[in-house]
Parts: sequence; structure tokens; C-alpha cells
Amino acid sequence: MTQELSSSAQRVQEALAGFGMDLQVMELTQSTRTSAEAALAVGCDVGQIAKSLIFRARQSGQAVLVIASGRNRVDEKRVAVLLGEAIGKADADFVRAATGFVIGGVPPVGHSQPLQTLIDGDLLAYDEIWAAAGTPNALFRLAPAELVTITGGTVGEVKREA
Ligand code: 5CA
Repeated sequence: MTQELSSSAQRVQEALAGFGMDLQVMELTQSTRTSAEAALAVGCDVGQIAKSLIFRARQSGQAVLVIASGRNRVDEKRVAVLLGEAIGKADADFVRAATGFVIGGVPPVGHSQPLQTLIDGDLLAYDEIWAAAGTPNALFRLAPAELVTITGGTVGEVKREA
């Protein structure tokens, strides 16, 4: 059954199609704005939600994408070491400008500009994971290796230790 996607979700679907991968964006009626809501909506572990977080590199002002397991918090110091530059939090306007999407729907691909990308190594432990697809109601399922391929991201240790 084909259902029409909103324009933001459609942009993500087109970006995925451009990679030649058969990955399908699903737009739900439930909220997937947070990792917990997304996990509930698709019936997976919260650790299987690949959340796309935007930070701002302090020197260059560049946007940096960190894709983390929904179970983890990101350690900004570790990210800084991996990047070779300190980072700070991004506000909602910066996220929108850097990605073309609103917080709660930021996808791992399809951004308005290429983004330097780091991927939480914990995501690679799962057979399948879910990522946001442009809106706070849209997701797609993929394998962790596919996430690495489509983002060109660097897998590393980015989580804050409990
Ligand atoms: N769709 C879900 C699952 S993929 C999602 O996008 N979750 S998320 O965790 O990646 O997106 C919410 C994230 O946005 C939060 O973890 C937080 O890092 C960020 N965020 C939330 N509110 C703000 C805000 N006011 N300013 C900047 N960042 C924010």
C-alpha cells in the first residue's frame, strides 16, 4: 500500500533512493519525536533508535552530525577528540539551517549540505535499527552497515559512560 509522504519525509525517501537502497520511509500517526516514542511506535528497543544530533564546531562554526543509539548520551569531549575540535550544542534554528529539518525529525541523510558525521559504535551491535526520516512522525528501518554506507560516517566511541 502506498501512502503519500509529507514533503520533508519525501525528501528523505528520495535521498535514500539515490543510494540505490530499498529503504522505505514510514510516516506514522503516532509521535516519533523522541527515541522513547520512536521505539514505542515501532516496537523496538530504545537502543535501536539511531538519533541524529547536531552540534556546532566551535572554531569553524561547522555543523557536525552525531548519530547515537537512543540508549546513550553523547560525550561532547569524546566527539571533540575524534573531530580535533571542540563542539557545542546547536539551537533549533542552527539545526534547521544546517539540515533543512526540524528537531525531532532530523534524518541521518538528505541534509541541505554535506555534514561531517560520527556514528555511535553501539549501533553496530543490532541487526536492524531505525532512524528519523524528516518529520517527528517518520522513520525508516535499516541495517547498521547501511547507515555507515549512506552517511559516510566514522564509527567511534561517542557515548558518555554511565
Ligand atoms: N525522531 C526521534 C528519534 S530518531 C529523534 O529525532 N530523536 S532525537 O533524540 O534525535 O531528537 C531529539 C534531539 O533533539 C534531542 O536528543 C536533543 O539533542 C535535540 N533537541 C531537543 N530540543 C532541542 C532544543 N531546544 N535545542 C537543540 N536541540 C534540541
